[in-house]
Amino acid sequence: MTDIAACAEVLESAARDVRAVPKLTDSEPFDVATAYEIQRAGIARRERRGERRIGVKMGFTSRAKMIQMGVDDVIWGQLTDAMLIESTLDLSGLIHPRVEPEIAFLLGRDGFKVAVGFEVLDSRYEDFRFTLPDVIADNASAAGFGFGAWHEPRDLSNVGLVMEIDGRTVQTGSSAAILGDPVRSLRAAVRLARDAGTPLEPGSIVLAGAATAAVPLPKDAHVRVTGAGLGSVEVTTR
Ligand code: OOG
Repeated sequence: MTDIAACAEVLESAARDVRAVPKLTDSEPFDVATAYEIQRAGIARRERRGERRIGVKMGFTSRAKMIQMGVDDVIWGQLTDAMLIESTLDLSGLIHPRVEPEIAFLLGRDGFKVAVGFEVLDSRYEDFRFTLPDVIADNASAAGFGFGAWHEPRDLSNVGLVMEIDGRTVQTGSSAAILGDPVRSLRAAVRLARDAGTPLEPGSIVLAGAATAAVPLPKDAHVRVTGAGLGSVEVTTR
């Protein structure tokens, strides 16, 4: 039997001490269902510290990400208010951060708004390497996220995305990379949350998943992600 609480504690200490740990399945293999229990235990610990769940993130919804990380199934993780990045991000608390361009959704009472976004990933595992259950247990590598201005729904089947670091283009892609249309990812998130008994309330945020591979996030850098017709979102690191 996998010790759920002990696994959650290992991952939490890794984040707190800013030190990567060997992936959990190195010592004991576990399945996807157990992995989500570990993820839930980690989120429950955050909630006990006063963090609030404000939405969910989808992972591996694009081939670019599946290929980059060597896994082949869609996963999801939880977003808390402490992960929200306003305009600057201090990297001293992160192990080996990466950044990727996202499409973000804001759920309303009977509809949604959309924005361009970014996600900062920081695997708690050594060398950013893991199996599917490992990364699920590690809350899908979630570390932080931000989004630009919210827009009314529109055709999202082919929105061009550009990610720049210090004015240099580091990734370009299309929202089509996200399950063909990021709205599919939104629907999957709503269904997963409902099936888990934690339905997404109005005001929740959904990150649909990266359209491109993630890139290392350097210190003292200026990151900008632009989505055609959606404006842009920026973050400065230090
Ligand atoms: C896992 C998270 C994947 C995405 O957008 O596909 C993800 C990772 O790559 O470390 O967030």
